[in-house]
Amino acid sequence: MNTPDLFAAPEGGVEAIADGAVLLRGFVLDAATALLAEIERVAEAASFRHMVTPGGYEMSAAMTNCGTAGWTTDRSGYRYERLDLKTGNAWPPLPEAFMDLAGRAAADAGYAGCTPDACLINRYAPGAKLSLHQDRDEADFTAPIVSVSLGLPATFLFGGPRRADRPQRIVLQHGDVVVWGGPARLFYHGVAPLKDGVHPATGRIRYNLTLRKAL
Ligand code: MD3
Ligand code: FE
Repeated sequence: MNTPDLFAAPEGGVEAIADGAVLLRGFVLDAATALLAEIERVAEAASFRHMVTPGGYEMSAAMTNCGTAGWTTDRSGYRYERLDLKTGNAWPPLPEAFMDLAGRAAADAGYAGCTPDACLINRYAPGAKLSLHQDRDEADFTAPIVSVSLGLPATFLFGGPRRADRPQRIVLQHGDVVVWGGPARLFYHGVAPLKDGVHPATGRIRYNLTLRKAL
């Protein structure tokens, strides 16, 4: 599963969804239990919270971070912070399992030397969503972002370089990994409101990890 056959049928593990974006279906299925345990450990030190946008709206997805810096939003703006402003402490370290999967996924997608320094963890309850946005708070857009979906499935909205580009809808399932590099790195994207359901690994929750080079 982690050494995909490049000549496999299109429905087999590896799927190009745009120039620079590669979907690895089920890539972390075997590691999902370990990854969920690491999420719990991170959340013990840096609990999930609903951050506020610069415009004053509370985000429906709850978030936390691990790594050297964590993505943060409040009335002052979107940015990376080395400290968790809720506790004043450094964010918990990036678990080795996160680093390992990012390196292997990026390599399978054709990106060598992926060394993330930050991981944003999003937690979706039924109804939670993420509006169309670009990820542009990182210092270096040449590094890909590796995203990991765990728990309930979500409809991911994947647009283009302009906000008005009509997004394609892609269902991301438990265990799926997507590597976002090249031109796709700055494409608009979002998540449709989570449909209610129960997943054996997470209950009524979806988690998404995004491993990034922030600094
Ligand atoms: C395309 N997270 O945290 S993962 C985010 O499911 C974010 O929680 C979504 O968008 C989620 O910023 C989507 C897929 C994803 C992540 C980062 C991207 C797609 C991306 C960066 C650039 C282009
Ligand atoms: Fe994003």
